[in-house]
Amino acid sequence: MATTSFDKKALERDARVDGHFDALVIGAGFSGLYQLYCLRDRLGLSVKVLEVADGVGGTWYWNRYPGARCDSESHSYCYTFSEELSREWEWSERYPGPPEILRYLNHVADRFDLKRDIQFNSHVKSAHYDETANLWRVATNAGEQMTAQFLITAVGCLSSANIPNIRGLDTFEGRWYHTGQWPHEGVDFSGKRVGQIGTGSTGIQAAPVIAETAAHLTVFQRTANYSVPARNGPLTPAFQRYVKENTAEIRNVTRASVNGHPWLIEDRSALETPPAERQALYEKAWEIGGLRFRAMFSDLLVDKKANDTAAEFIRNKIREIVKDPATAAKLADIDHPYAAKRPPIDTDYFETFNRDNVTLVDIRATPIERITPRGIRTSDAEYPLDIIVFATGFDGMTGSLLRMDIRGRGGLSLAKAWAAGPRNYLGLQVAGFPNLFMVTGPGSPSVLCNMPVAIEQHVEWITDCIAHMRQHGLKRIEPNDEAMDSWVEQVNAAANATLLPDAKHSWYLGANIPGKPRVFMPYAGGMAHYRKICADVAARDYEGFKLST
Ligand code: NA7
Repeated sequence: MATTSFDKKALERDARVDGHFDALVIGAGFSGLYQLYCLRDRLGLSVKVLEVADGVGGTWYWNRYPGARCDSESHSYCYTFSEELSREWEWSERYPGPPEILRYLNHVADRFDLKRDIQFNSHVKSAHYDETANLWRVATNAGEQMTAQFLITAVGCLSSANIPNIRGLDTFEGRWYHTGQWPHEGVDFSGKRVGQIGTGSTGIQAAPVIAETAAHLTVFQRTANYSVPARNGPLTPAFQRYVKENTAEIRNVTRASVNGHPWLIEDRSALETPPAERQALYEKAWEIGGLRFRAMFSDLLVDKKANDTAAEFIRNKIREIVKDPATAAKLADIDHPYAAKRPPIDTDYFETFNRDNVTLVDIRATPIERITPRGIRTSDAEYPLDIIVFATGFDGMTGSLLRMDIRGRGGLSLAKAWAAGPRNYLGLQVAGFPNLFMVTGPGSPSVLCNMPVAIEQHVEWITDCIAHMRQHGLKRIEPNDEAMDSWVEQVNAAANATLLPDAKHSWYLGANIPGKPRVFMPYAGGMAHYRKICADVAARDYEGFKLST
């Protein structure tokens, strides 16, 4: 095992340090757990994970709202690094919900004895780079100070709840909740008048379940959204057997695919397929359900006319399902191409609007003016409510990073370095912030990919990089400015080659957060392509990075 490379004298000068580690990892979700395993058990480093929650799980620890489910299919929403783990774990449903994913992550944490190196209930307040000592000095809200040569943020892309600043919320006499901070004991909606703001992936999952028990549910829709039936259900023993017998094959497909899913996009153009055949293929995809719908044709995300065929198919489905024509018209009045925003998948979302106890309010036409003690007032009515559910999303990709006070060389804050948007190299590192790595940061495929696939690639790349540094006696790594500029250009070019930027209000662009720079954040060039770019950079002696002793 290599020795720890840090300036012991600098540490001794600082009596306030509560612990020194080779690496500190922030977050104990999918990323942090695997990063801990790789650095500790593969490289033999001393590692501590700091986690704000009192358990593992990240996103799934917090998002326990009604109807919450993963929209990746369970057999690919898992780690692949351990064959034994893959063999012994069995998913029960096509899309797992938080309880099953939390059971899985706890199983992983226990199986690999990870919890002994995770400090729960620890909120990282700041992380400052000490150039003299070549150390990161990390402080928690509890006043602890820790140091490490390497700092790895594994904070997730969707972890900072966006609670809109709507006038009067503090006067509301009922209860309100954000879906991403859901009470673990659950919320009893029975007999209650519930207002739900937001119709993204989360709102579309939550509304049908809330409507089952609420006295009345009012859905406040700002932007109408596409959705395709998820077709969730228990996995058959035959499918479970197939998964066990084909683990390697499934993993290879997820790695070869654009979005990290266990299927490849069909090599078939929607525009070149005759209309009747295209309609039949869409019908088939609708029956199969889930994100596979998007994979039916190769040109849906690159050609607006091709996309229009999918968009119109879904709009027609909405009009067929929803009985009240005025409600159907509001739901089908969608202003962006299909899948240019994250495409939701649902269980009975549109059907929910046929219930007597559900109302849709179009807040584009009649905006919310304020929250009153009794409920929500729009420009033309007041809706009395007992509970408000904010399904209003997150300060995505950069929110959780910028909420910590991260400062690099010369005290430069990450917030300042990213004032015009998240400039970095490969989504992994930022110049001026040596030895700081981000798992699935902005500029990486992350949220455009099945997350565990993106996470494993990032964690393994970071691990190999740190191993390389230790083998060669290198103490610092950071990208050079030209590499960052070139990567930012590549991220923009990849997005502009698709229809993704056409959704002007998407959180991919930061458009959901007032004042946030409008920059397309995830890398849209495909996970498989990105994997190759990262591997080539490493093979060319970490081209674009500065490594020093
Ligand atoms: P999203 O996709 O950001 O959706 C948030 C929803 O909340 C969306 O309908 C927004 O409307 C709406 N919203 C946000 N702010 C407001 C305000 N101020 N007033 C009214 N409506 C508002 O978040 P989700 O949690 O659904 O999904 C996040 C990701 O989790 C998803 O992409 C998957 O990757 C998993 P808008 O569209 O901005 O008009």
